[in-house]
Amino acid sequence: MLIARRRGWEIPESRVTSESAMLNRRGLLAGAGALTIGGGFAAHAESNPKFVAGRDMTEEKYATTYNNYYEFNDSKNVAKQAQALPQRPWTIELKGLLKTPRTIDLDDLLKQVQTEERIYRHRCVETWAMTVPWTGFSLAQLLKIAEPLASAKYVVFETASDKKNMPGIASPFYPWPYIEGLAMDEAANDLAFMVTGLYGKPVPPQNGGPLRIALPWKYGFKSAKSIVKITFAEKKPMTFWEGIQPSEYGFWANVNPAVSHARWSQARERLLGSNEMVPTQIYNGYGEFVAGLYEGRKSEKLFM
Ligand SMILES: Nc1nc2c(c(=O)[nH]1)N[C@H]1C(S)=C(S)[C@@H](COP(=O)(O)O)O[C@H]1N2
Ligand SMILES: [Mo]
Repeated sequence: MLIARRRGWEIPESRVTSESAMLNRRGLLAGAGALTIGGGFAAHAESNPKFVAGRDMTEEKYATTYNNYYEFNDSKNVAKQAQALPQRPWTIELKGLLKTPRTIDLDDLLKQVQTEERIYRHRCVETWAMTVPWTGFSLAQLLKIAEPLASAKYVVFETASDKKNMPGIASPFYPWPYIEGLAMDEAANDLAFMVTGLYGKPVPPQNGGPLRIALPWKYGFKSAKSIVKITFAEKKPMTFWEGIQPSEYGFWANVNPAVSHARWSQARERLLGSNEMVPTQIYNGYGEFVAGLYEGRKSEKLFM
């Protein structure tokens, strides 16, 4: 079903197996359409063949139990604690430079967008990586609904900051809330994906439920979890990790094996659930979609 468009580093698509892929095959036999309206995490959504995994899917048990979510704690073991974060009702405040600043309910938003499944690779700056089936909708659709003004140059995402249920927020070491952002043209790129599902189920809180973003060409810290506020701004925001250590984590944070982190090499990555190390690709292998965004930005620190 996935198109065989192999690059040197890819393995045959026939090796990409998962619960979700099985569901998809069955969906295909039943004649299910590629896209669904409204279903935030429709299990029968067929994976968009435009995005080729090129690797084995990470097993669900690894992707949902080895997480970075500092609002809970700074170990990888947050899954149990994160269950305390209520997933509904969930609203998103749209503010700043847009036609009508307002707050929208997540379920109302989901009625207005086309959802689909996308199998994306994810590369954490710490050098672990995974390949997972997200369900969601393009950020481009949300931009259309939000109607930003021409003066808006950046989109800023703010994560839930729920003191009652997120013990990590009490740590004064971190500049809460978690802020991330994109330039407007990056946000409009088809790869930028708002996520509401994972493995054909609602995305669990530890993975950023009920709404997170997935930006597969950038280091994982750019993909903010549990988003409650989206601001359209003229100025580049100060993002969470840049605020903590600007020499190690920048705004652009595009994946590049040739640009080392201040304390370690980025040349290779470890696939979650195995000890296998594989070479890291520039833009995490998504250059065909996004390299053009950076042609006019060569003077910037594009890679971390
Ligand atoms: N709000 C919030 N978003 C976050 C983080 C976080 O600590 N808080 N960690 C980031 C990092 S470093 C990574 S690698 C990914 C991890 O996503 P996952 O747990 O679904 O694999 O979430 C990103 N988004
Ligand atoms: Mo990360």
